Amino acid sequence: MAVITPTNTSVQELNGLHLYHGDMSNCSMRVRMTLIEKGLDWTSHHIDLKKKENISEEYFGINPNGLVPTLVHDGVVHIESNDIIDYLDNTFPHPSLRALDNNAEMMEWLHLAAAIHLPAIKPYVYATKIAKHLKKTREEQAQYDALQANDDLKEFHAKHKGSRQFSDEDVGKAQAILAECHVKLETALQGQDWIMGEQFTLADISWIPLYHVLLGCGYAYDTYPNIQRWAAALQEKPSFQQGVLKWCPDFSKV
Ligand SMILES: N[C@@H](CCC(=O)N[C@@H](CS)C(=O)NCC(=O)O)C(=O)O
Repeated sequence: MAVITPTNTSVQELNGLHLYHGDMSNCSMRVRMTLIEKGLDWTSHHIDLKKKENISEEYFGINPNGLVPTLVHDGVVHIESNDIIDYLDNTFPHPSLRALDNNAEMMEWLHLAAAIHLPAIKPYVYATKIAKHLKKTREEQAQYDALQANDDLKEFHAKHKGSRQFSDEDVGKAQAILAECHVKLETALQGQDWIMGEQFTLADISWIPLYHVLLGCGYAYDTYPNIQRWAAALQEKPSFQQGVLKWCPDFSKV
């Protein structure tokens, strides 16, 4: 569980559930879906990544990586989207989004989604789609460099700084990881509706935002019929409509 002590102590006064999130952020999508599946009331604090609203002393004081999402629950600050959805399901157990017969395997899907974020999802999505929309001005870059202490994130963002672009090698590495994960997902969905079988769980919530965003980046899903069927079924869920489509109807248009 990723609980942190904020330097922006104003959030410790907040009561209830407050979500700092981005419309087009796949990590935010999974938290919005979980809140909606649970029927929870939450206060939205939208952080516009295109306007660099995350690059401020105020926001880095809430999330020390300057990333969305951040959940503040009764003044306690939670970061890391897959940890947040697990926390929400533990804290508000009804309706349960946990695999009743194989919780360990379900958690492995969450851990896998978290593990591929920086080496695969982020480089692929930035290189193919959003780096051009998220170019920092000189001032924004200076502000980011001053605030960001996480070396992995500094290294990642240095790759598209100024006129720089992700290399073919970066994209190739990301594609190799994505291919392996999609084969695993396609296999898991063979003959069953949801990743864990008959039960819709946090594993589906963790992975469907990746499909939505990668599809918008032009990722080819034609050889993955099970994933396409699963994604079509998810389109019918109110939590997908309200947690994903309402905020980001089509990632190809961001
Ligand atoms: N491991 C984090 C990753 C969060 C993350 O990378 N969020 C993206 C949007 S999906 C973001 O805030 N990007 C802005 C940036 O990298 O500065 C999580 O799962 O919450």
